[in-house]
Amino acid sequence: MTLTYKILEKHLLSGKLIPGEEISIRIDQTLTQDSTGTMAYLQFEAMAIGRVKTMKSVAYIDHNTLQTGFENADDHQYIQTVAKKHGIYCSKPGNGICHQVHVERFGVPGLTLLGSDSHTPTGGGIGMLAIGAGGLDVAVAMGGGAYYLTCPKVVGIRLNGKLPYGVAAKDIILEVLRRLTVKGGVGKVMEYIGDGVASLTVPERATIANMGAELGATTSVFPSDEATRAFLRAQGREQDFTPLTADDDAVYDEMVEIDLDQLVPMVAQPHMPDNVDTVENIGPIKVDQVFIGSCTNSSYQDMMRVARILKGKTVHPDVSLVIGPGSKQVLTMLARNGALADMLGAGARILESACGPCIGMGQSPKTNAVSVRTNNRNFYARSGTKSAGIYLTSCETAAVTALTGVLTDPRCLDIDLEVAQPEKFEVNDNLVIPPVEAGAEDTVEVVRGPNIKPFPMGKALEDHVTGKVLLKMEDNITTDHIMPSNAKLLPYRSNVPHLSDYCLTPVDETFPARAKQEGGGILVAGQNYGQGSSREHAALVPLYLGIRAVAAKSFARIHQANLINNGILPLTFENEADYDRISRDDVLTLPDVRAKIAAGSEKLILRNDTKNEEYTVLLPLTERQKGMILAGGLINYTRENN
Ligand code: MIC
Ligand code: SF4
Repeated sequence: MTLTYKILEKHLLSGKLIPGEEISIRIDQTLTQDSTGTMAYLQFEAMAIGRVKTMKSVAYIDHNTLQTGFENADDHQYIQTVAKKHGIYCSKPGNGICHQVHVERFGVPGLTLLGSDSHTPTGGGIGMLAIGAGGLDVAVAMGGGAYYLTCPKVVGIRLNGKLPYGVAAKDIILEVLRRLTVKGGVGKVMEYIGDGVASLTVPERATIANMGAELGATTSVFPSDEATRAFLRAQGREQDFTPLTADDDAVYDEMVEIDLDQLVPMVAQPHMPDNVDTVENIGPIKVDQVFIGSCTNSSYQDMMRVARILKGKTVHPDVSLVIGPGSKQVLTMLARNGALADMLGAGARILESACGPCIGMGQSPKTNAVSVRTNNRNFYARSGTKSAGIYLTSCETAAVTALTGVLTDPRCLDIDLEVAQPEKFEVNDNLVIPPVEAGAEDTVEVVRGPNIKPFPMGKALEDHVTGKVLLKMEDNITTDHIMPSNAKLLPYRSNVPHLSDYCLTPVDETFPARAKQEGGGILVAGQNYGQGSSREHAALVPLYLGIRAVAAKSFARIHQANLINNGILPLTFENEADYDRISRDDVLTLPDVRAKIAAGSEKLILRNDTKNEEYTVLLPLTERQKGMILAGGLINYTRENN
């Protein structure tokens, strides 16, 4: 058996472990972060669940930390109080990025973790089965409810040998992305095996598992071995260690072989994480900004390598170098051992331990900038500067590039880049606020600032759905297109009416106004619609604007679930060529859709009233999903069935 199926089997609540079948699993731990968390907790409260029933639930505050107005701080207070009341630990701003901190302090091999953030799979680095989901699914899991997913295929990624000098774990995942693309992991778990695994530390494995999200994968998982034990021991948590591996004769649905000795430094070029080439091939392009940090690359060892490269040098005069260590633990250790002084001495601008520039929370680069970054997404406009091009690399490539001012291959360095994992990490969890004891919930008042607005609720499915095609979109539209995030918009994650004026504006500035004028409509899209972030706002805001259905060639996993959870119909074309027949402003109708779905029909007729044509669209739903679509979303469905 694969390790993935071993963990799934232990947690299986319903269904059979056959790829493609719907299964449900028990969730041991959950995490939320503030930009999805406010909404998740509003929904959690709406479900009247009471106290969480998980082994551990943590609410992180790490995204919206700029606080240019009262909004973020109000959201922080709401999260901290709601967490305290309901049995959830709250990691305060400054404690670090959720995924980095979770691996350091809470991750346990063999357990399941569900998080309202698409990079929750970072926990795969420590042998968890860690999955990203929409806030509603996480809210249900906090209440002890099962998490439903399609039983994945398992891809074995065999790592052979050892990484050569100057080549990093980041280059491994960039190579996987180059080969498999941003659609390559859909419906699959990436399971890392082979003798090359042993040479990678837990944080290096976490880098790889983190960016598995960009493959569209359900998650990625590493075995739990001596390296895992050493990491947990250094975190003072050896008692959490359990050895876990796949059986020697485990059978994988697909295999990928990577010879680590053959790898070279890689770069993902604008605007997709799979637009990968080697540093050497791209050549010495001039660089304006370098950002080192994010949940992908900001561990202690990453930062120490960066400090070594910068020590005694000066950042190129035309480069702005920004560094955000991933957690309070990392930053404190750098401060104590002098590495922080090496960074500052070289001219680095140090940020607090938070997401920061990765999500456009400050440090937007200049017009037409080339920005080299160690994070995981380089989607169009995500940095806050539409004309900028973001190039994703390892920490080593980013650091040396900051010194030379042009994209540079770190293999040219002649310093020692080996950084041993510390025997003991500095542990101080004083920014993690525990919840009140069971029974004392009433002593906590949940505080809601004026920025917190009610969220839209779906309505029961009509007999017929009719609407104008408000937008026709291409392939790989991300949730950053659907609901952009940046320093100006992130403060409004608990204010859907405000966000609605920005919905899909990276695709078409006129969309929100037209949607409001028409009172809603239908969206048409290409392949992999809704890839990227788990933000439920990419479903909630269209719901608020009256979108009833999205007809696409295919959908990304989390977004498709978010649409169904909110009662919006995700339709796929049976015949992809029908996509070409539809134009913007055509009026489409799904006749008798309620009766057909209720009767279990997975094929529906989509009538183009303008062109007088008919297309077949597919809507395969499980019984539970059918219930949600008919009721108008998960909350209505839960209420009806309780
Ligand atoms: C991201 O990296 O896009 C985010 C911001 O962490 C999101 C969550 C969000 O949109 O708030 C994610 O990855 O799910
Ligand atoms: Fe934060 Fe960026 Fe990681 Fe998302 S990808 S959790 S924004 S650091």
